[in-house]
Amino acid sequence: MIFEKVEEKDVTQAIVGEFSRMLSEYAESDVIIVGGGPAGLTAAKELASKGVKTLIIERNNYLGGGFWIGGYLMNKVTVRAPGEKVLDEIGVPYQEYVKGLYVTDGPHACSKLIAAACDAGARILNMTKVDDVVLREGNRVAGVVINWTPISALPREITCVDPVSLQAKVVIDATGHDAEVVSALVRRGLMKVRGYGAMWVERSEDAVVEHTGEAHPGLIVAGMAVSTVYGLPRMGPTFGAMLLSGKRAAEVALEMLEKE
Ligand code: 48F
Repeated sequence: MIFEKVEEKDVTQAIVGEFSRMLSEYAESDVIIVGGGPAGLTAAKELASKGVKTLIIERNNYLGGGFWIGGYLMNKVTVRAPGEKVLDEIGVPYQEYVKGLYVTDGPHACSKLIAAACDAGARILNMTKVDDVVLREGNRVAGVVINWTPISALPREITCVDPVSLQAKVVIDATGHDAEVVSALVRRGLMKVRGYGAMWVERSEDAVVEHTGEAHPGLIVAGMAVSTVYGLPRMGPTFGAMLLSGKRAAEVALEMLEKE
């Protein structure tokens, strides 16, 4: 026999027991990051490495969002200076293509960024979709309402599965173009969004980083969700602003936690 003697029930109990323990512990977090794309993962890495109790909620089975593929189904990812500094931090090699434009491998960069967030101590709930927010006094966002992703794909007659809620001191919407947490506030008439503008890479990256911040009490927007909220131009397949927006979101979250 090569392997230790372990029964099926032990395997089941390991999965159910450890998952339940984690979910129970993270029913209340310091920061919930909705969306595990490049912006959300960078924010998670920054916050968790500073000891902040950080939970990433991702609707897909896999993390990474659009970071696996650079654009047009081709997995070379581009980053404009100074975004390559984040690639240095996570140990991803790259080459300068033209002055100030770096190119790297999507799978390498994405897997390293995921590993960096995990190594820093961020916890992950995948296959989990955020479909609403928890509100407190002054309509401050105080958490999110979640359900298993497959629930929304079930036939209508068996979709009456009530969700559960998780609380947090700060929520970050890093759900990309759809800005899904913001959308929950828009549906209630608590926020307005302008929708992202046409492609203009020279303008969009600076603008996204500059506008990253608290967009509603308790809610920070990061990554492409920022351009959706403020009507900023889109940037297409270049990722420096996603990485730096994630960093900025983490800085703002830390400031908000300090004021608590
Ligand atoms: O789309 P995504 O990669 O967002 P990002 O971090 O980066 C955008 C770039 O990939 C690219 C671009 C600029 O370079 O234009 O599009 O802003 O990652 C968003 C993640 O959020 C998840 C989604 O599956 C993806 O992994 N997500 C979206 N809605 C929900 C969600 C939701 N309701 N609940 C949980 N996760």
